[in-house]
Order: sequence, then structure tokens, then C-alpha cells
Amino acid sequence: MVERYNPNAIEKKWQKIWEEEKTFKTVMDKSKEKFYALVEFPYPSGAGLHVGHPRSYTALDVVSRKRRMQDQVVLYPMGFDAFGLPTENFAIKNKIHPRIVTEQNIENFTKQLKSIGFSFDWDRVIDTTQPDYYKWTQWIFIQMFKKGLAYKKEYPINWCPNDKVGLSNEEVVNGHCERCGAKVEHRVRNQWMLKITEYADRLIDDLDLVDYLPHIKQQQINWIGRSKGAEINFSIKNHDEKLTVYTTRPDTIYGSTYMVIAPEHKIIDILKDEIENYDEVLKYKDLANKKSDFERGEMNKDKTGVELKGVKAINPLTNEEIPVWISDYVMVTYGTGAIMAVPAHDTRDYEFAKKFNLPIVEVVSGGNVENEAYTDTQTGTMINSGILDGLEVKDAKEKIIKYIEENGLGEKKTNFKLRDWVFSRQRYWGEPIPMVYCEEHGWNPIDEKELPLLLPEVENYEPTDDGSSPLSTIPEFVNTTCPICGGPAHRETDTMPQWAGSSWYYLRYMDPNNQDALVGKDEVEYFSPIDWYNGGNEHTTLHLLYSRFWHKFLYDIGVVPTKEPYMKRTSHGMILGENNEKMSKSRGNVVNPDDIVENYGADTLRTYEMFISEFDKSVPWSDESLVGVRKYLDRVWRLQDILVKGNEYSSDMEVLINQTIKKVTDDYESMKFNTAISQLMILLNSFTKKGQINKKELETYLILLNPCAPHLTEEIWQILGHKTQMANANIWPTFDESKLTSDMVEIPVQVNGKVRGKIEVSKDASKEEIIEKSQQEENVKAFLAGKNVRKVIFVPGKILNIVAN
Ligand code: ANZ
Repeated sequence: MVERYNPNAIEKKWQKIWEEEKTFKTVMDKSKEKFYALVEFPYPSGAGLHVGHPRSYTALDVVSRKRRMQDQVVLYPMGFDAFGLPTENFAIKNKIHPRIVTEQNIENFTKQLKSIGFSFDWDRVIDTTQPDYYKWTQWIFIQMFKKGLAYKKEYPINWCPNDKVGLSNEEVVNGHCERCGAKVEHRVRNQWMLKITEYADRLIDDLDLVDYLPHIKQQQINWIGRSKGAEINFSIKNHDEKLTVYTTRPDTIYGSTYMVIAPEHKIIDILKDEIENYDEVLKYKDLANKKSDFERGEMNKDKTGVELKGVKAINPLTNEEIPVWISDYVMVTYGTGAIMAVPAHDTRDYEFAKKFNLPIVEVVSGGNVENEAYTDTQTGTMINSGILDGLEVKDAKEKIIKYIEENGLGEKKTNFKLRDWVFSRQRYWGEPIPMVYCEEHGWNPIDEKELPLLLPEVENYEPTDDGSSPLSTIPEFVNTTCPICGGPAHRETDTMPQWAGSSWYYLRYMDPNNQDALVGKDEVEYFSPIDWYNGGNEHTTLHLLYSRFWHKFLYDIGVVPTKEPYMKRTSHGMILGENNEKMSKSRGNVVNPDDIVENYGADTLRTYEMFISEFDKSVPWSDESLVGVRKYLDRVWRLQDILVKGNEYSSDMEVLINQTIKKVTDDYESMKFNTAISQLMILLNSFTKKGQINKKELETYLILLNPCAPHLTEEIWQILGHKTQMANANIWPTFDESKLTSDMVEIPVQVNGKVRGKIEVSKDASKEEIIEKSQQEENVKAFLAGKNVRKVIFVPGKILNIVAN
């Protein structure tokens, strides 16, 4: 009998060996196939690792370990996305420098990650807050500035009054700050912006080049929100000013009975002398400003608005005078901030028209809002529509666009929901933006030789009350000279947002210590692109899109060889608390991975997380299944007790073993970890039932299980006498196609019409062989004892019935 399975001792032992021997160090070898697996690097929070992290990390660890045993060069790196608000807020509260907080947190995360036995190359760890890393983040920013992709703009930003920080639209969830939950306000600030919109078309079109899960592609497409339509100018009666609208339905222009502009539209100021109810208009504008974009855009809310009394616009096709309203359902940041309202065919316009008693004119037959068929007004025949009458919608669109272009009334236009990326944060713990302002020469980047522009040491990281960055209070940092004329100038004091460092980190892993370039040519040629990237669904529209944008830019300036960074993107479901709710301190349902490693072992934690459900589904934590998985590993350990000699699969196990090799090999690659593990459990049961396993069989079993339970399997492997580790050996088994189905069949044996036993015989066994074997079956023997066989009925391949009395 072997000693009891003792994961604590075994796991520490192997982790030490891996560390000392640098087992998972990645070395380029052009003669071999490479596999670059990436998981999202964590933000090293004070709370430490969450049991959600190992779900993603174990998954690609499984694939990475398998690929190493298939003789591939695997790059599976880890790092820390360490700039950001929580650390800064913690530092302010506890009066510890964020640098120290970050170091402590990284140390703790590293210890935790190592205790789970991930096969990361620890020599490639990156930390986005290290100057030799953020030097290149700054360098990329400067290249973007040089290409006109970084610019300054007065921009109404989402402002979190609690964190005192500007937020990108992506960081605002239902009108609230994604991090702290405070209600978001609007504030106008002079911000650095990155022109992601210039890449909008390519960010959609190049999705054809990659293998992302369908829902991930769709979410990106929706987020970018490409919409094709036209801009049309409406003139203002008795005024030179024109009001330009954006519409996706220029064909419905004859049905446009009024216009609506955003409360922030600049024409309000221009027409101030004409507007008879200017005070009322200003009051409404004020009110709208206090609402978030989300509240304003909400579909089902009651429509509000104020007419600009004294102002009339002219519908350029009907030549009719129509009223102009302001309402907060029109956003200033989308299209032109003005719409031609077509209440018969647009739900929001319809609700508005009903409320304020505005005329509704149907222009697509059968397609109006009051009609059930409304849901699809993209088809139908034009009515009440002058030159468009009788045309189908599609043709009407073409004709009207041609008409407005020929008559100087407007032009075809593509719009995107995606906005440029607000890239300034008024906070301390981020990358300094390497820009300098001089009265004469405006904004210019610092000399690239001066990079990195170091984040200065400060005593106080508290944002200032006017919302400026803490850096603005340090004269030694602020005051500098103009890189163009050498005259007095001042530095930008905003820092980069959370998403900067993570937009290109995957490139640095390829060559983490390069002092002369962001990544070496040889390395980037060899390791690009990333073969497989797994991460959270919540990053589909933020990080994933941002990093694709940066990558495309780096491709354009010749830094990277591929158009896309990630060939494949998958995502995992969340692990919920045992009560089926999201894990959180306040709900008291947090499971700490350290406790699981301590009490059950890392191999149990890993195997459990791969086993609990389909990988992309959310699943509640379950102590019961955890215990079940631990028992399974105990039984694997005890296979040593029934070990016999043998260098070939035994004939009765051969089929099941081949089936298992095939299934596990396929399932790991398609992220069906749970069914791979259940197949391994079935095979284990067969060995246990048989009461023996030979050496060859045990070795195959260990190899297949190794990616999930690497410590346990290495230990038994060593006990079997192997001098080298499994981890980097080219030993992944292949299956024999001809041995996937059994040529044995199971035949039920009846005695006088009742099944008394089952026997296993070869498919083409003769009737005589079968009768003979049936009489050796214990139970059948018992029922035949003292009787004479009168008759034997045999249905080949199906059943044997013995009549006896
Ligand atoms: C007339 C019309 C008739 C419209 C109709 C729709 C249906 P997407 O597809 O999202 O791009 N719109 C334009 N700018 C807007 C803004 N700043 N705020 C709110 N709504 C705006 O939608 C474009 C449509 O949304 C445009 O086409 C416009 O209404 C409205 F039967 O023009 B449409």
C-alpha cells in the first residue's frame, strides 16, 4: 500500500523544482512549432487572487502543458496591470506610497499564482508600472501623436464625483461609475483623445481574419456601431444658418414634420436673438446636463422637450416650414447632434409627436409605428413622397441620396457609435503623458531620448479640488522647456488611463528585457500572432478593442508583422458564490484560493475548476464537488497499489484507452475540460474494477491527466522510475484509429426467460463458444445448478436464452 496522498508536500516539492530548473522557460527554436497562449494579466489588488482567476489561467495552462508534451515551443506568460485607481485610493487612505502598495500586492499575487502550479515563464513577468515598461507605452503615444492620432479637445466627459476622475464611456455602466458605483456627471475638460474612430472600419472588417467566439465578434460589431446614411442640410427660415441632420433613413424625408436638436447644440447660442422662450430653453438645457447619456438614451422613458419658439426650419423636399425642438433623446455626441424627426416610422419620434401633438405623416406604406408591421420599415413602398412615390425603400434611399448630393443639400455619410478614446486621467498613479506645451509652439512630445518620463515622487496623491491631476502641484515637474524652441514651457500633468499599459503588453512578453526597442524583430516575427487569448467577457468592448486598435497602429508603422494581435479569443464563465450570487466581500460568499490549496491541494483546485461545468458557463462554487474531485485524485494516487508489469495496453483495456486518448486530446483543445475529466474518471473506474493497471497504462493515464493535475502526476511518474520530468517531454500519446471501437459485444444470458447474467464475447464468436462461456458465468451457473438444459435459443449479437428444468 502506498502512503496517503499528500498534496501539500508533493506540490511544494514540484514547485521548487520548476522554479530552480526553470522548467517553463520559453526558448525560441525556429525548427519547432510555437504556441503563444495568453490570459489577461491581473490587476494586483489588495484583495489578492480570486477563485475566478484560476479558471482562465488553468484552462490555458492545460492547453499549454499539453502542447509542450506535443513538442511545441510554448510561450505562456504572466504579468501585472498595476497602474490604477484602487491602488491609488488605498495609498491615499493608508498613507503608503502606491509604489509600495503595488510591490506588496504583486508579491502576494506571485506567491499565490506559484502555489497553484501554473506553467508561466517567470523570467518574462512584466509590470506596467516599471519605467522600462511604461517607457514604451509613452513611446507609442508619441508615435500616435506624430501621426495625428492623439489630439487635445474640449470634451464633455463623464465625471465621477467620488473618484474625481474622468471616465470613458466604457467605464460608465448604466450611468454609474464602473468602479465605485457613484452617479456619473458631465464636465467639460481639455483632454487628450486617441482617434480610435479612424480605425473603426478596419476594426469591424478585420474580424474576418480571426477566430473569435461568435458572440465576441458580434459584441464588437455592435459596440463600434457602424451605420450608413446621409447628412442633410435643412435651412432656417430668415437666417443664413443651416441645421445639418444625420439620418439612416433619408428615404423618409417627406415624412419629416419637425426637427429635434440636442440641448447642447451650438445653434441655440447662434439663434439666441430669435428664440422667444430662450430662458425656458436654457432651463431645459441645464436639466439635461445633469442626466447621464444612459438615462437620456433610455428607450422607454417619458419624452421631454421644449420648442424653440420663433424658429422654423424648412424641409428641403416638401419645402414646408417645420418646428425645431430641443430634447434630451438626441445626443450631441452622435451624428450631427440634430435629427429630422419622422414620427410615422421612428418609435422615439412617434412618442415625442404624440406627447406634443405634432403631425404624423406616413411615407412608407404599411410601415408606420401604429401598425404591427412597424418592426421592419426597411422594406415597403414609398407614399406621400413626391419624387420617391412608388419606389421600394432600398431604391428610394439611393435615389434621394443622389438627389441631395446633386442639389448640394448634403451627402452620403457613415457614422459610428464608437467615439474617440478619452485618454487623460487627472490622477497620480498612471503613466505620465510625455507632452509639453509652449505658448508659441503648442503641444509637442518630449525628445524620445528622454523617455521614460518618470512619474515624480510626491507626498500627496490626492486629486486637487478643481479636478486637476496631483502632478500639477509639483513645479519641478510642470516647468520645463519647449522641445522646439527651448523657451519656457509646461508639461502635461494628466496621466494615461488604466487601459494604456494593457493595450500592448502581449508584445513585451515576447522580449521583455529589450532596452532598445519595444520588441525585437526576431522575437516578434517568431511569436506573432498570439494563438489563443482567453479572457473575461467584460473586456470584449474595452481592452480587446483598444488593444486591437493599438496593434493595428503598430502594424501601420512597421513594428508588428500581423494585422491582428489575437488569432483566437475565447472567454470563460464566472464562478459565483455557493448561493449563486456574484462573489463579493459584502455578500460574504468569497472563496479564497489559498484556503483551497492549503486544505485540498492545488491539483484539486485546478481539476475542480476545469470539471465543474462547461467552461463558458457561470457556475456556483460547490464544496461538495470539490470534495468529489479530491477523492478522485486520491484514487488516482492509489492506482500505484494495483500496478503490474506490462509495456503494452492489455487487450481488454485497449479500446477504452484509445477512446480516452482521443477524447481528452480533442476536448482540451475545444475547452470541454469537464467532459475530458469525466472520461478520465470512467477509465479510472475500469482499472479499479479490474483490479490492475500495467505500467504502460498508468503512464498514459498520467500524461493525459498531467495538464490538470501536474504535481500529482509528476510525482507518480518519478516513482515509476523516470529520471526526467513529463513537463517538457515529447510524450503526448496518439490513438490508434482502428482500436476505437470494440470488437467485443456484451450478450445478456437468460435462464428460462429471465436475464441472469451478462458475458463479453468477441463479435464473431460461435454459438458453441458463447454457450460454453455462459455456463461459466457465476450467476447463470447458480440458476442452472441441478437442472437439465432442454433448449438454447441464440439471437446472434443480441441474446442467449437457456431453457432448463
Ligand atoms: C430619420 C429616421 C427615420 C431615422 C426613421 C430613423 C428611422 P443609428 O442606426 O443608430 O445610426 N439619430 C441621428 N442622430 C442622432 C442623435 N444624435 N441622437 C439621437 N438620435 C439620432 O441611428 C440613426 C438614426 O437615429 C437616424 O436616422 C436618426 O433618426 C437618429 F424611420 O432619421 B433617423
